Amino acid sequence: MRVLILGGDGYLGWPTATYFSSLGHEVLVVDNYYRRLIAEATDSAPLFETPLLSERCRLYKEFSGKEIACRIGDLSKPEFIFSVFEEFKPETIVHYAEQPSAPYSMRGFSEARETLQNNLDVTFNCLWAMIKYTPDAHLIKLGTMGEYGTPDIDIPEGWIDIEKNGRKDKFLFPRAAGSLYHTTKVLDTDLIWFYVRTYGLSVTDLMQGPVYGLNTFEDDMPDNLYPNFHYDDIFGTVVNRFLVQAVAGIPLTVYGKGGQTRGYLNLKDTLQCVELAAQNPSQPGELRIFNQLTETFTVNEIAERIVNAANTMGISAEIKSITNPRKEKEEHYYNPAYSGLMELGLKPNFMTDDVLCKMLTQILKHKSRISNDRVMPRVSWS
Ligand code: USQ
Repeated sequence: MRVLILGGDGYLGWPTATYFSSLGHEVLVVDNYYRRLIAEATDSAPLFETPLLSERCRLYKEFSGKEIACRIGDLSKPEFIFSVFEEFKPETIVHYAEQPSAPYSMRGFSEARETLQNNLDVTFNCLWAMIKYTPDAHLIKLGTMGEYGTPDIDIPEGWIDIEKNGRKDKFLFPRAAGSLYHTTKVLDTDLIWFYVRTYGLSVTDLMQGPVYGLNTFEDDMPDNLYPNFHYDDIFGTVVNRFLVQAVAGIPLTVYGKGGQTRGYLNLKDTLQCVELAAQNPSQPGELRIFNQLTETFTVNEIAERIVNAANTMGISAEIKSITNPRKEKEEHYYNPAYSGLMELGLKPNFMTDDVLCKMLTQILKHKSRISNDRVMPRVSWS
């Protein structure tokens, strides 16, 4: 397959590129380094530096003998994205090219506006690029479980059947996002659904929970080909953050009561899920939605697991609840369905002690680079 990865420099984009390339697909990555720029602007440096995307492609070729093509440019500019589609003619498009941080989107007016404009523009342009140049291609769009919020009823995979006054129809499950970032994903979904039903595009929306991990399938990969790994309050996801806090001897920052429940998955499983979606495309005119997670935990459960794993390695970690900077329910019902990807063949890599200990071992190598100033929350929702 010719696979186009939008946002190829990101935490998920780069490992997806190497994974698809290792499976023998022709891969083009595109990025404009927006996430690198805003991480730098907010003093949110990752745990270790990663080379620029073009350099990573060169290093990957040295390591694997395989080519990943690279273009640097701004996908929110129609002329650029159109030229990418016209020249590469992708069969599968994986769209990660969005501002991914909820806290960044809540930092103030300009960050909110940037997030809204970038995320919506890239999705809109991508849909038009498909219509113009590759109407038969399959778009795999990274949505988020956060689109649904935490309703007091079970969460199905994207759609719900509703019966009213004796008549029935199928609708997108109601969305109630908890940040402006998550809201842009809700708006993406509506935009995509309009173009799918009007132009017959084929789209899979992957509603993903917070991801953790460092290793990809290429376990022998050199360090300079690792994904970028954030542990700060703005770009770091909770499991990655807690592991770094354990190594640094900082009490694990549980926000509020810690009963917030989310669906988590290992980075390796993100790669499996995207590949399974690519190998089994949705039909033309179908917006197929999968909930992409492998297990659910409260924040307290995650913190306890990490403390236990750290203890087995002789690292004494502790937990400390701090004032929640976000507006979210801290105790709630949470029961999402997530059988669709399992039915396609997903084999989960669960959050075992072994997985956590391997991550702790890798993080220990970079302990001297951990900056305590990047750990406590700097952005408040109110
Ligand atoms: N949390 C803490 N302590 C921390 C950090 C987070 O208690 O130090 C809590 C948060 O309050 C939240 C939960 O952990 O209840 C998850 O937070 P997170 O920062 O790991 O995840 P979130 O901000 O929701 O966003 C991340 C990714 C985003 C993706 C989303 C999936 O950054 O791109 O869409 O996970 S989901 O959460 O399912 O919407």
